[in-house]
Amino acid sequence: MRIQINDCSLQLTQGDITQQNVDAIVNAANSQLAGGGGVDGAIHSAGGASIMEETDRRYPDGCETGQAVISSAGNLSCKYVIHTVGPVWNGGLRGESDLLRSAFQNSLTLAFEHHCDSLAFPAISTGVYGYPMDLAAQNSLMTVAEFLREHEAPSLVKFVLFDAGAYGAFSYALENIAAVAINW
Ligand code: AR6
Repeated sequence: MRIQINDCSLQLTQGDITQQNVDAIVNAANSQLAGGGGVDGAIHSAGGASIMEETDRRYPDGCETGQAVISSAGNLSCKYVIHTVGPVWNGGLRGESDLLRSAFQNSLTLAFEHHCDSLAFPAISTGVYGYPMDLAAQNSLMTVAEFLREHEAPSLVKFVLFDAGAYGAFSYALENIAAVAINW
């Protein structure tokens, strides 16, 4: 599924983020940039040790929740990995929504500054960090849609959803956003 926002595409696909043919992929990291399971584990294992060597050297203090940093991509076919830290879900009243929004905005800004024409996101925070999939879908997609409307870049932003449940939740949210975006 895909919608058009000005000259940009916002697309959903089901699969593995390490296998995408894009300029940059986004990693759902932790604030120590220490690696872990899920997307983070898959990216470091497919990309090789050079990614963490670089983030250790360039970002010794890690990355705060809601912020993002960029590195090269080791053995992956993309040019960059953008590492962002989504919030841990804690019931929804501890700023989770703003922090998730800011993780997406800061990742998009780094991609924009590095002239990435295409970018792939996972469903940040919806695994180990426990953010409810439906709420994450709505918030994440709306944040990206607003950025594309404002900046008219990157030309392609893909969400790579790992399973059918995530794909279904994001499809439903994207249909609602398409209805709003038609008036932009
Ligand atoms: N490609 C795309 N999506 C994936 C992949 C993949 N290869 N693998 C898992 N997902 P998570 P978080 C989905 O836990 O919730 C790590 O240990 C997964 O089904 O990777 O932000 C970090 O080091 C889920 O929907 O990230 C942090 O400590 C989504 O990606 C912590 O987990 C995000 O799940 C971050 O937790």
